[in-house]
Amino acid sequence: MDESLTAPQFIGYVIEAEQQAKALLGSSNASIDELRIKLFGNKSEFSRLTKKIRDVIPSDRQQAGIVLNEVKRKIEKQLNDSSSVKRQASNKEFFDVTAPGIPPPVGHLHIVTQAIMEITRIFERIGFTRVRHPEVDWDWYPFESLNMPPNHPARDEWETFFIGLSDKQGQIVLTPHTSNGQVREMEKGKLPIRMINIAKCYRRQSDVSHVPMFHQFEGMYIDKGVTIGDLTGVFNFFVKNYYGPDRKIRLRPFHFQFTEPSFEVDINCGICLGKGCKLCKEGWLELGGAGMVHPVVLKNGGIDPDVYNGFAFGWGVERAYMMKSGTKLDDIRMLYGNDVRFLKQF
Ligand code: FA5
Repeated sequence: MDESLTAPQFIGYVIEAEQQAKALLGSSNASIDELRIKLFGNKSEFSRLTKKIRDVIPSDRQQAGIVLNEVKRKIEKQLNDSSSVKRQASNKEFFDVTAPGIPPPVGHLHIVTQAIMEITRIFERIGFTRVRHPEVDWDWYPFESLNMPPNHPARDEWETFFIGLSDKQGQIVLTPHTSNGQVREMEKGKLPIRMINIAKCYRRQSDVSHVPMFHQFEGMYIDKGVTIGDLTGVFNFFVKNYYGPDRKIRLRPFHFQFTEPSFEVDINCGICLGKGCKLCKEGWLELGGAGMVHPVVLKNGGIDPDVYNGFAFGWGVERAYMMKSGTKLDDIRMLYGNDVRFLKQF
């Protein structure tokens, strides 16, 4: 025993040991048990200092002992804290293969696709067959064949995208309505016709009730002796089946170049039920146009208008769906906003 160390000298050793211990805790990848041995084991610096306390002069020994114990306690606490952090981290990595899996979110068909399927099913029940006609077509089918020669002012209604291509059959357009399918269907040469043509349409329009790309469903019935009574019968069947017994339609006289007489078909608004709201303004929403097929159109399709006649109608799928969806959908653009939070409600 030397008994020559003063408390400050001893405390200097303790501070050095503390710094080494902290460095070890901060940098080492060793396990907690290995660290505990390195810090407090028989050969550790703290163990050496505990023995060395005898070399401190007796009057300073108590103070030296207090400082040494305090530092040891501090380091031990840090060791325990880092041990629990490590334990948590290693828990995170633990993968329990027996735990039940997390099912991936299940999507559903887009609501417009669902609407198309439902509309098709309703018309199929009364003998209409779903057909498809081109969505990019020669000007002849959506315009000229429908009694709208080049430069006819009626064409303005259809705010058409001309894609700047043409060939010997004429200019090519993105079809602004499914009525291009009328003459195309007649050209198949099979009578009677009961078609429901559902396809994309394009117009330069965008607001709360218009989108530049939308869908129409175009019905056409050609046979002998078809009357406006048949037309209203089919519309009533559709409206009662698609919207429910309480929804109403009304026919307004209108003008289309390709039907005579022509009508606009309105349905009472499903959001305000006829009171007037942001979408409908006055309680009624236009579902689309309709009328008895014009004799010129029948001729263009190779059908003798003295023998056959019929009716046609073209309505918007999105609008038809909005009329049914209650308060959830009051801006048509939401349908194509690709916001899954919105779409998944349906
Ligand atoms: C027509 O397109 C005629 N082809 C309908 C027709 C067919 C009349 C057969 C007679 C015989 P209209 O331009 O009104 O008509 O459009 C019909 C419906 O398509 C509209 O009532 C609306 O429901 C829908 N529609 C039209 N433009 C848009 C648009 N930009 N966005 C969403 N829906 C639209």
